[in-house]
Amino acid sequence: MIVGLGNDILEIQRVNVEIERRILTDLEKNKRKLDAQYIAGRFSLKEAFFKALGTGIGGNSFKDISFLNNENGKPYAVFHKEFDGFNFCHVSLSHDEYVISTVILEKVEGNIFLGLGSNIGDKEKNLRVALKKLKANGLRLVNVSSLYITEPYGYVEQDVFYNIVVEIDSNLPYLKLLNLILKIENEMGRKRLKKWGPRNIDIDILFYGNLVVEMADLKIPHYDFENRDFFIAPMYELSEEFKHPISMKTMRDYYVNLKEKWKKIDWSL
Ligand code: PH2
Ligand code: MG
Ligand code: MG
Repeated sequence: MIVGLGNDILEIQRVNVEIERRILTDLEKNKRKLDAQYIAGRFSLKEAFFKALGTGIGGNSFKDISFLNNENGKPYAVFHKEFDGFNFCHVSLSHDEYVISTVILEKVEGNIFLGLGSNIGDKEKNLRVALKKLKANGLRLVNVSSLYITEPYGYVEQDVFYNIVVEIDSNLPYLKLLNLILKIENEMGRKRLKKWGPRNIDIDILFYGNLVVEMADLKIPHYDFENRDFFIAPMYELSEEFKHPISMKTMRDYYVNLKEKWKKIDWSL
């Protein structure tokens, strides 16, 4: 369901490049030379976003959101604070003498993907307990992948992993979802000893619809998605057509390049 629509028009000539300091985030300043067209585009997209949100700028800052461009020049939003009520954000920008922008916010059922892994103790049971706890905390499990037995990645001197991906439906915004996940990991006695080291349970947010989030403690999509077969293969199993929100590549695009090194096991919940 579409939950918000906003547009904006702005004459590029009228933009005072001084507003750059008030409008642009560090991410936006890093990316490009800061000409009037670029600044006008960012300003206009942010205006359109806050209109779509329905609140206007009130209570928010122009620096709570960045608009970046992917490799093909396609603009996309990056969220630096929690925004509630949508899991897809669609963006369009044109320019001539004016910049014209459109932002559409959408809440689509499901389409939030978690990657789970375990390589200590009764691994399969750990995954089952984690799923049970996700459910008990109000998340709806839309789809659960097969079980993938995978060689350790990163730090290799450890036992094999059991990995799954689960698609969930939830109204929790991303930061609240992360906090719930941390609570469940704690309840299950997760100890954080070594980066990439052995763990009885690890729950990572892979995708939250097509939203891109960059906050101090949370980055979505998962920062290392494209290098991890144990995320890609079960994602492909659940949703071949799902697109990575930045690269815009489908799960099939990622999957077709993989050599099948994992062992895939059907399991019933
Ligand atoms: N998780 C890691 C590091 N390495 N390797 C596999 N096979 N599966 C994982 O889930 C995994 C890993 C850090 O989160
Ligand atoms: Mg992890
Ligand atoms: Mg983790």
